[in-house]
Amino acid sequence: MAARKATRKAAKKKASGSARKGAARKASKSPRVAVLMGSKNDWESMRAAVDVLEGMGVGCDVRVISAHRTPDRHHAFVTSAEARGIQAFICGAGFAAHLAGVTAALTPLPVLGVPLDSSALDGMDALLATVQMPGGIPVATFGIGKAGAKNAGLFAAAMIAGSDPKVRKALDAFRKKQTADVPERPF
Ligand code: RP5
Repeated sequence: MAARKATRKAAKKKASGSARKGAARKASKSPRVAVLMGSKNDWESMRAAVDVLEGMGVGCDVRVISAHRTPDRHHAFVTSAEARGIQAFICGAGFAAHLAGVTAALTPLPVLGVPLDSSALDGMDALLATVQMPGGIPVATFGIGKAGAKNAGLFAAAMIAGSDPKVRKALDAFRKKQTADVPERPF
């Protein structure tokens, strides 16, 4: 229990350091994907989505927005996003994660949900909360944590690639490099 608390505390410390680093990152000029997270402590996982998208030339609008801690900020941001050129949302949250679901309720744009392992249940709570949307308001749900965030970024890039040949080229190059980087042997 004490060890678990210490690990979480260390992760939070690391995350707040990265959040400061994140603030120094330049905001994308014409963001096409909004990447929302419930807490600045989620950045360490969610940056995987942003790194993938920005690496492919897809600008991101990255925000700490919580459906329960900052409901007004959430509503204002989501309902004005389409007019600002946003084509999709990636939402990462832990615990009883409702960020993706509430975002999807507020916009017809595609919402990609990333459950995060920030609670004592290691993300199982967030996974079920994100994936188990009642019929009518879909959330495309990815794996728990960093790998899920990375795949959400890749999926958003694939959606955009359908109408942007440059992104398609970047996606093809990503796959090619990924394949080339796999060694023949493990030693
Ligand atoms: C969720 O609660 C956030 O997405 C975060 O993963 C979790 C804990 O937030 P903090 O208490 O670490 O800010 O809303």
